[in-house]
Amino acid sequence: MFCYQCEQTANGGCSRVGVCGKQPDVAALQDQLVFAMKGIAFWADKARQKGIKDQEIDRFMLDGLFTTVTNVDFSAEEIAKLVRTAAQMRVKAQNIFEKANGGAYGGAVPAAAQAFNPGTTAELVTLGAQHGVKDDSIDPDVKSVQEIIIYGMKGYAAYAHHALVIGLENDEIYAYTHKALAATLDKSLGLMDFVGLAMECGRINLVTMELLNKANTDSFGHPVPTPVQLGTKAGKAILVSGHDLRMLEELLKQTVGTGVNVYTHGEMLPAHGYPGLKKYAHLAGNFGGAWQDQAKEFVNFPGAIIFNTNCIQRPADSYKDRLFTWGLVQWPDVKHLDGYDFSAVIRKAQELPGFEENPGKEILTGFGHNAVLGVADKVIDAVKAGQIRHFFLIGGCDGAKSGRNYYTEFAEKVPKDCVILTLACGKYRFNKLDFGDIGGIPRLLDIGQCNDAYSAIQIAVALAGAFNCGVNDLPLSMILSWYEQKAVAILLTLLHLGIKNIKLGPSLPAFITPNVLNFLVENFNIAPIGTAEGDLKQILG
Ligand code: FSO
Ligand code: SF4
Repeated sequence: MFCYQCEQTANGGCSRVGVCGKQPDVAALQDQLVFAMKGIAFWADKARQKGIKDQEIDRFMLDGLFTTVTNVDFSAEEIAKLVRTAAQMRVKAQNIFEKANGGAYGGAVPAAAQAFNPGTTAELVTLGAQHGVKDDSIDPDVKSVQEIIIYGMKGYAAYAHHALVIGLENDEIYAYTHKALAATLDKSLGLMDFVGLAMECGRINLVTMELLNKANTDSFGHPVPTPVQLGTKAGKAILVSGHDLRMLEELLKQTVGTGVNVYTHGEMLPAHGYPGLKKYAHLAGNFGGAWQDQAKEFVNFPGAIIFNTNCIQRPADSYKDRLFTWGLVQWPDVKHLDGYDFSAVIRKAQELPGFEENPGKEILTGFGHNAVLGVADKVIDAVKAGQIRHFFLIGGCDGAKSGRNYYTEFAEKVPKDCVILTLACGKYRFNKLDFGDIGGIPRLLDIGQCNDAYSAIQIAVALAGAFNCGVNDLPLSMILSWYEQKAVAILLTLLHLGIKNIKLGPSLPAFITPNVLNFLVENFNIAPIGTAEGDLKQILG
């Protein structure tokens, strides 16, 4: 196996087993899935050029890409099923094209676009082992940008999937997905073609995050600033981890009157800010820290636990029997639920002891763009009066590496006349600290999940409008932490918008070659994080 798609990759690429727990058979099956999807895209893109598209194929691409995101699916059998479906989708896409074309394709058909035998899982593992990420026939810089594009696509596929679950989709996303995946098979394209496609990937992720924002806010209202309880309520308990708000809503509906309280974990924290979700009195609070602490924290959760998206870790035996996965998340031997019947989770929670009443500290969430722009006048006045000197967006993913203490230290050292905006799970490095306020404006504003980078962009654009300047001229700095492929998608969006001077850590991606890095430094002045003190000094002059 070879995989270098996430930040915790071992020595430039996981080759024996994934640091995340991914086994070689799962890695090979994921490689075969991506290879097959390139083949589907080859035909689907050509069919689209003839005006024909297919909803089943389009939606399958989201499932396939999201499944291969870090910490989503660790089940060889489940991924093998997807590879078999991919084989059928490839045939379907070719048939659609040939029908539209009035006959067979006249050009050369790349290996990925040719038929393959959807055999046993073991056979598919063998096949996948031949279609890994490493490919010496491709120029390393081209390969680097191709992988950036594929990881960006995986990232937005997750967001598009959440939006689709709520009922919204956008054909532009599908058209780009087919075009860009097919492009990775086209040997006539050069580095700058792929750089262009990478920037377009950033635009498509913006379109997708906007779609998801619409899906979430149409369904549950715009988030409002909301205190979230970190203590516990007496009663049985279910913990929900992940990003999917629709799934949480269904669980909340089904637990009304059951005596079971629902707690959020990780990226579910911002759910408390949505009027349509916070109205449930048994949405009791937030439990634990960021995803990488789950194995040690879940032991202490006396109820059922359900994951609806990444990031799942190898479950400890102490809680495996009360753990459930839902949607595309899977772990071998962990009970999986599809659809919206949560009676098994509720039954499990009722068998378990639950919590005692133990109120704790409260933290704030719910500062989406609607809430922040609702007090924009106050914020703008505070900037003009010199009460707010600078904004720092300290956001992104958390992870286990020790270098991530930088983000805690940075937040702690931000001067008292500056405001911190945050999003995604990286916030757990500092969101339980007290930052106080500036004239009633909290110094720490939790914008939401990683996909709420959309909201952060809306805030930045509105501020730039108010100050009659570009976003790069605002007193705003972005200090980002990355872990998996959604962060790649968001980074591409920021680059597509022309945002400069981003500081990125805790380490730079293994899939970026020195030449590609130089390109990013020269054009966007991206810099790796240094020390909290040094970076602050440099930014604030
Ligand atoms: Fe974190 Fe995991 Fe939201 Fe990611 S929980 S690391 S970027 O999946 O998606 O922030
Ligand atoms: Fe390694 Fe990350 Fe790939 Fe897992 S997802 S195998 S940790 S690079």
